[in-house]
Amino acid sequence: MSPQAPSEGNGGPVRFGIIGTGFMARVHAHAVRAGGGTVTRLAGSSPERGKEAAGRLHVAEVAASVEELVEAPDVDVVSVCTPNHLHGPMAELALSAGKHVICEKPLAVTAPEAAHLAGLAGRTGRLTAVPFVYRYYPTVREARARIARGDAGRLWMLHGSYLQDWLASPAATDWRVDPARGGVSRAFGDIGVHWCDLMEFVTGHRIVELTATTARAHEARGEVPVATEDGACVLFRTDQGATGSVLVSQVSPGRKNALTFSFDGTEASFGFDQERPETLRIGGAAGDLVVQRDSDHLTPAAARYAVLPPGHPQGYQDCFNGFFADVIAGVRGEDVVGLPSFDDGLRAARITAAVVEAAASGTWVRVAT
Ligand code: SOE
Repeated sequence: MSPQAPSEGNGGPVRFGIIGTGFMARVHAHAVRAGGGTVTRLAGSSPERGKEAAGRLHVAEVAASVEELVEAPDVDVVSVCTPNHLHGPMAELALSAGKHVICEKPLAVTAPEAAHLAGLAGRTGRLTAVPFVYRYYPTVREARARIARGDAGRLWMLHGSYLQDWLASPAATDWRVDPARGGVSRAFGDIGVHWCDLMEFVTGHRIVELTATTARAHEARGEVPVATEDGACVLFRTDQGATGSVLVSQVSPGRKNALTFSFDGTEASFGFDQERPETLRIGGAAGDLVVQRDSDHLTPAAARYAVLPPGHPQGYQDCFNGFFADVIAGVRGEDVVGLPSFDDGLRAARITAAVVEAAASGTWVRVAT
């Protein structure tokens, strides 16, 4: 396959081809348009599924195959929204065809495969991104900016959780539960990585070693035995001498998408709740400050992502919209801060591998660098 130069410099909208037909394909399609791009093509696992999704998502052209989509001259950026085991192969096809690539997380189901893709991305020089989209809440950027300027003092205790309940019923299942399609780590690989990405992004700390236990609430789903974890408890240490923990679960009834953190420093603690993302709590010994998402009072790094007036709530889709707007800016050659790349996808794969190893061995494990 010969690399072709995407025509993103032609002055028209940046053109996206989406591979996939599910929840993420829908979120990506909305976000492309909100960011000023256009979706020219879509490919599904079969022509029929592709046609149905193209109609639902208002995409004019259905690609007959993934190969046709990645080679199409009217596609500048390929967005991979398939089940996990196909992420690596699809991202590689798209990079080899000379396209910029957004690949849903996990970048790949093993760390060596993720390393291969990150290496390929570096060699092609194309823009690559993995949607660790919780970085795009203005309040998250505000926490990052204030921590960077020293408001927390010395961060020493970093803790939180990511809890969901969509797998609470023993009858609930989907492809993520199957290790052949979802990967050997399920709860941690699916959502624990978001928490770790956010922690490292906001604090600037890196996890150097960790230990973990994993558990299952249900040994079978329907009649099918389950091999992947419903939850994990991870203890870690960072390169800057902090310690911390994260709890991850997909069987916590009533918790829908409860990603929370508290990053505690000697001067202040920074608290965030993904289900109430319009505020950031800055805890102080003499009282707390609740920072509203109001661009008049945010640092410029955070105000960039505040697109609605305060009091008009922004949410999950807005994070994707901000992420895609930055992808489009990056494709056009602008510098954007904090766009999660394939290197960040590799980082997540290495942390996941360490969690799996630690849970199996019961020891502390160093995270590969
Ligand atoms: C399901 O657990 C899921 O859609 C994850 O796959 C996403 O990464 C997370 O953002 C929301 O929950």
